[in-house]
Amino acid sequence: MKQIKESELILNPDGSVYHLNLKPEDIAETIITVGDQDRVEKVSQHFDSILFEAQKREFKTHTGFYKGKKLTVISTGIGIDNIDIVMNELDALVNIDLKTRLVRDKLKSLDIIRIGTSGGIQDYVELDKFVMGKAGLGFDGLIHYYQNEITHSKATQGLVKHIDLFKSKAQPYIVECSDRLAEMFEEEIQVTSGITATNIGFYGPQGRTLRLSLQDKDFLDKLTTFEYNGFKVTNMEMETSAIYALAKMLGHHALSMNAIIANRSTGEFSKNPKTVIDDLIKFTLDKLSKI
Ligand code: R1P
Repeated sequence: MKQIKESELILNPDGSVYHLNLKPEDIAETIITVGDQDRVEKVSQHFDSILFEAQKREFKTHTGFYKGKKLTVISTGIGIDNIDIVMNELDALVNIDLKTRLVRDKLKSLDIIRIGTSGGIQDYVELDKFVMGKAGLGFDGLIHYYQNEITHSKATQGLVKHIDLFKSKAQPYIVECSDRLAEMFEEEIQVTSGITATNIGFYGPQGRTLRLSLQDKDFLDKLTTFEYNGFKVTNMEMETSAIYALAKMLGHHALSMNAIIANRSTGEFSKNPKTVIDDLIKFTLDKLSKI
């Protein structure tokens, strides 16, 4: 087997992975990702005990127990570029022997659950409710750098035809969440299921115009009318598709839970964004404690 070179998998002097600053023993097999580093405490404040804490740049980690279940919560910051780092380094922690730099014979599968904020794009997606991303619809170009089957799937081909973006953008793709994790969350009344679109920016890429005009003026209309497996695109954010795609390629299970704090169709913003996020944190922790 080929040894992974020092330049390809960079380790810190203490043996931890370069960006996350973590060693294999620092993480649980169930990982919660949040965007905002200040949200890490909002999650871990509910833990019975915290065993480990670390931070480097926007990547802040707490590992502990919640109702007897070992969990790690880690902040990713905003955007797809950080997701590439977080997913690859988390995978390296469990599936690469950092001493020999060899991929392990027996691969581990992590459960990775995102707790994030998001904007609804259908008028029926209510403010202050939760949306579970049954699939991620990615406008990021990340997966085109990896060999993958998602790009060639029937679902992706249908999407590309429907959205038909103005020239020279990355081909969008569609990738499903973990069925096992989705089953645990979807029976609840407070959870709407839909497709979560992931954009490479917050303004133009999500169809917002402040002072600049858009290339694709009917982008949001195309998105709201797309359907896959009986699901419509319900919401937009900036990480889910890459989490789902990398989880699928690396053999992990992923689910994205979204607190809806804005609705792009009605133009409203939540009066209580903190409350809905806190509620989603408690809801998710409770679900995970039962796995
Ligand atoms: C944009 O404001 C950020 O908020 C959403 C988007 O995905 C993006 O990261 O999620 P978080 O609240 O989890 O960061």
